[in-house]
Amino acid sequence: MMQQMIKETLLLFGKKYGYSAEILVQAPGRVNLIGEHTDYNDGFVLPCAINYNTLVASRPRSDYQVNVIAVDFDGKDNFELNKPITQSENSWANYVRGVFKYIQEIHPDFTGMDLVIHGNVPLGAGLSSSAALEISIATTIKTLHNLDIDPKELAKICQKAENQFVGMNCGIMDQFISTLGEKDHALLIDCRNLETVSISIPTDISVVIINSNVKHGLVDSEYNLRRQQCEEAASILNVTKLRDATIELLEQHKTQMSDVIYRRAKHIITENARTLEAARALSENNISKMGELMQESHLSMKDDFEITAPAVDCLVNIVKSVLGDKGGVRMTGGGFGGCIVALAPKEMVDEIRQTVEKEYQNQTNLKESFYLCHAVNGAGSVNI
Ligand code: GAF
Repeated sequence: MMQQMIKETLLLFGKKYGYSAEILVQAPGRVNLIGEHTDYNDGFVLPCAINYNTLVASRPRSDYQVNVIAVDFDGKDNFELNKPITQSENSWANYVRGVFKYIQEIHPDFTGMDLVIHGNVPLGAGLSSSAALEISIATTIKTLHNLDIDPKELAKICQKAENQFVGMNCGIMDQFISTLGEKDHALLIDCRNLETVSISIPTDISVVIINSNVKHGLVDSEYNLRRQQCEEAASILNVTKLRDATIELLEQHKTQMSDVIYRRAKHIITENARTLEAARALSENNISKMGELMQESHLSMKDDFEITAPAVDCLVNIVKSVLGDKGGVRMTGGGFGGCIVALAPKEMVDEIRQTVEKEYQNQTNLKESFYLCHAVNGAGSVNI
């Protein structure tokens, strides 16, 4: 699949620009095993980068023109680096423009380039196609122009582009793991100081991702609202971020907050604790403990943070009915639809797939998509 995509990207580059690409860069999507909405609360997350990526073929120009062809959006964009970079009407183009704008803030002198973007990270599925796009562009600029940008800094620049140029108030998880992901490992990331612990994914366990194909129109506004609610809770609890709060502190202040704010804070506080426990369980190959924590995480997202959807809950229940205590399953990503992730013994994957095929559509009238994944390295150059 990857080889085919590489071939298509390079061929298209030659066809559209009349010369061949100088470099090809890839940035992966991600799946988060546990720790949802904790990143912007300075908390803990446990994602891995996955074998679905965005590719960017490029060649530098001597002028300040940037030409972009985005295969999967059937779109084009053009702008100049010696003029202020402004918003585009095409939402995909703003992810690209935003990254250029904020890299330019620290490295103002680089010249333009011709680009072709092509990827296979499912769009809007909670697997971080946006971060893969941002990081693939940032890595391209950095590599083509030999800019001195540390990988954590690169992730922060892309987060800033998404927060301030696109208007999505995301945390750092997606950009971080797309840059710093490690083959066969999940990363426990402390989103306060950006320190990481690599946790090896047991070799007899598969990372199964199933897309519910539920699409929610209000993902960005609901996401930004959750973030505001967490900030409100932190302010009532008189802590900098919910990372600093405990359940005891929350209970002491329960009467000072609405039920909704209480439940939002409860999810974050308990999810942080679960994520730390899960990192321990996974490193000890204790998959049944991991399964319990993933189940609790899902229920907390459903009842307290209210970011799941009925069809997603249904999908989780179907997979859980197959797995029992032999693995774990939960919704993954920002929520309001999208994907679930399961950690399943390799020999159970076929049974999971067959059961979902048989039951999900019957119960929801929706058809799932199934992705068998493994953890890969973060962004980098691809040999051409
Ligand atoms: C989205 C955001 F981009 C991340 O920063 C994170 O908050 C995630 O939702 C939820 O855990 O992917």
